[in-house]
Amino acid sequence: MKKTLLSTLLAAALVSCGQPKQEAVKQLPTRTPEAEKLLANLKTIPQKGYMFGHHDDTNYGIGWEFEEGRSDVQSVCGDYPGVISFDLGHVELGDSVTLDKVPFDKVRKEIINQYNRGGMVSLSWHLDNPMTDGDSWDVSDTTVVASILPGGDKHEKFMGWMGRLADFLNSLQTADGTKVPVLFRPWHEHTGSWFWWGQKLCSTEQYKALWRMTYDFLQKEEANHVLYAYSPGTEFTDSTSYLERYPGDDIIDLVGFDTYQSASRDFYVEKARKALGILTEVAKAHDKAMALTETGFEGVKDPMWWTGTLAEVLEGYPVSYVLVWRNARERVTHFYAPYPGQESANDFVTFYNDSTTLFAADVKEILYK
Ligand code: BMA
Repeated sequence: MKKTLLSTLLAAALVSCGQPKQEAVKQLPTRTPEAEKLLANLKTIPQKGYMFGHHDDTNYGIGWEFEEGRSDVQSVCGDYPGVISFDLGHVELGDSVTLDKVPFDKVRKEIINQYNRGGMVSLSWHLDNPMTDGDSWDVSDTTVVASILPGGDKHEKFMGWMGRLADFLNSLQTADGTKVPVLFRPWHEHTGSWFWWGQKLCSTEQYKALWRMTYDFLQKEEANHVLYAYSPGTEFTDSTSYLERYPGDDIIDLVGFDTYQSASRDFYVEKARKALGILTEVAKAHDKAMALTETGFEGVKDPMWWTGTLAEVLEGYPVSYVLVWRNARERVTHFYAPYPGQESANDFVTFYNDSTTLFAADVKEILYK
């Protein structure tokens, strides 16, 4: 009996020798139904208008922080933004607060609140420099991206950081266990050279490999409630240069760019509209949603900025959303949305009342249906 069994096993082993190895292929998780619906609706929303977005909207504002239900935008117009973005900088360190000193527990809570009110969440990541332990803006070394790719001497350290990111993303769940779909927008503004992953700090191949490594890792961690945004600065001049470091249609769900008004209104309008024209071509050719992922005029020093400038920038382009940056409570001139009494507040109400602009209540019955 023993002999027979042994010979059977030997025979089986011999037969399997030389045959192609059958590896167990792990089926990558598909998107959650909520993420799938969000993506489909992001693509059709421009038929109705565009969502207004504000960074860190419900975390703090001018003269306040961490007050339940408070938002400068809501205080001015009566509704919350259609999109709220949050930053995950320092999640990689395992810190309890973000780089802007918001507790991660608060960020998680506000992400879930925004989903429960029917709005959308976008996430940026101003993470530290894994080589120098400086911040995102530490561009003192041009080998940081190379060092975190497979084979690089910071690879293992960086994958530990990615693990903490994945844990936070996977913790974004409602009371009934639904994972809150989020648009993740890492490695942004890479066409400039102010972040350690920027244009002059790595090659095109390294930048694309960084994206693929990020995506593959989060897929492996089953963060299947995450959509991805590609979001350069405004350095591109045509669709070819826009796509120079594009990581691929299989990774990216939404294309956008960041641009700000610094001085002349006309220069900003012209620059933004030209870029939106290029973005429209790219989004159509690649069948992607598109957005003006970051914009604004610091201090909104123009009482008619919303209807007189921003609405004009967006006129005629199929953007799903436009997002303005944060109202920093610790730097009172660093704000991009109005607050009660601010000089552009009345015009913001006109902008809000326009049927083209979509706030949380306007998209409540749309985004996840
Ligand atoms: C920048 C500024 C910084 C902030 C960073 C991340 O544009 O607002 O003060 O730390 O974004 O939110």
